[in-house]
Amino acid sequence: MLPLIPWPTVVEGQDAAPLALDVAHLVAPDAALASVAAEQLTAVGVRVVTDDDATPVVLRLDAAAGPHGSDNPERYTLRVTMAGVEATAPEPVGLLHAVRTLRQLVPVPGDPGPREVPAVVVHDAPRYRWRGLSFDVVRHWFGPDDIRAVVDLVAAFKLRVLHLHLTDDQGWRIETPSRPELEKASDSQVGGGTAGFLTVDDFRELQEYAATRFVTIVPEFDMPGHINAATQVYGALTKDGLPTEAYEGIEVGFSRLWFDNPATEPFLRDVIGDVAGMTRGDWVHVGGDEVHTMEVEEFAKFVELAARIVREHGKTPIFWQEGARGPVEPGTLLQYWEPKGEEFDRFVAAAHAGARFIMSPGDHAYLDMKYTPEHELGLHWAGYVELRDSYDWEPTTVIDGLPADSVEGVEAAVWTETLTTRDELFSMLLPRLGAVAEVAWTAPERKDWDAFRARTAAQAPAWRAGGWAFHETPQVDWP
Ligand code: TNX
Repeated sequence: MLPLIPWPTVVEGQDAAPLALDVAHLVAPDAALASVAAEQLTAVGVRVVTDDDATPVVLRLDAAAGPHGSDNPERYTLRVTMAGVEATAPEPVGLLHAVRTLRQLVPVPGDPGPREVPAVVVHDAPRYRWRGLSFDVVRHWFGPDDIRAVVDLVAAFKLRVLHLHLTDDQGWRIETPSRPELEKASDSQVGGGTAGFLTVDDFRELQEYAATRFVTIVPEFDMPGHINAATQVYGALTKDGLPTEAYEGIEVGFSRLWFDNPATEPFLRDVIGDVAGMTRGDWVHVGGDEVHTMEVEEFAKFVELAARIVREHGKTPIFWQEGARGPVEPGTLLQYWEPKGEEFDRFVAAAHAGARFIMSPGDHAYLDMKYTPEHELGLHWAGYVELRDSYDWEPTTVIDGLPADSVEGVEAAVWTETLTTRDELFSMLLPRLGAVAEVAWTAPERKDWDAFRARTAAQAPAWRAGGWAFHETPQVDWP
């Protein structure tokens, strides 16, 4: 058993002698990659040196790498022999995937047993290219250090997207240069206490940090509901022209914009323009969820306008699944979250109109759900989500009738109504994020719950060594 999550496409040749990897001479095609690769190896106690006599760990660009016949741009091959390590991939991202696989094979210092890497050949490529986590930094404020820690966590499982939920009823968490007054709504959160926001510089630095790890940050400005932070600052956005009160509760669905209000479109143009302008990635998420007090005709106008503005800025719009109630252009991404059978026909119609789906089913991928009724943290509107629930599901059959090829990928989500510290946050993410990552990466015929349980247990020493809190679910025999 190799302690790999997500499980690779092809694993071969485990009979040869293992490699003792204490000191490595790392060779990489560029300095940025060399530095992240070195960080990965150092974290598991491998000393990285420039001495030619040390064990070679060579990262090399090579189009012939990966599973036989694969043209997946993220594919890679990792070869460990008693003489050293060779990673090949057509793109740098694949080389880093190979290093992350290698890292999981190196025992962490203090682990009982030999400090050896098994001889192995891995040919690997992901099932979906969209593999992500959505992270709510509004309900409780999590700042740049925590966000960087979450980038490290998602990247460890070879995920590519960190979606940041930046605005909601309780607070506004992003500096918005054309609307600087919004900063006034940044110091509130669920239950009170001091909160904060990301400056333009913070956001740029986070994106740079993520990009060197091949993670794209996707910002979400949620509208036309979940908007109380904005209406608290701009009374002109409300029906009666009066600003709303700060909100520290956890109800949803009460706040809204008004399409015919002349203040509305300029506000959307300013905010979406600012957010798009700050974003390196191709996507801007414009929310659209849970607007419980609006007729569908008006809601559809918001979907059309927000999507148009996002596209005018050269980005692709993403909406929560409710976006299917509006006009959908080809290429728009819809994020499925709430199991609602009566909406399935609408989703299927949107797919036929060219929408693509990110699957975040609440009953499997919402990592803010309690593990069990006794679990102290979390909510349970989508049920209790134990590790196996996060593992045993198939993205293409979640929505009846959805064409399988309109699934763009998979995203876990963690909402923070009940989560206040990094340890609380991580104990909801781990071990379940590994399960969702495997759903996103590994072909269904290669998934195996019993093997996954064992591989999860085998990662615990590395999580402990890295200071990553995790929930010791009884579904795993922890070491
Ligand atoms: C639903 S998921 C929401 C969020 C809550 C979450 C709690 C979604 C699009 N909306 O506003 O935080 O449930 O699980």
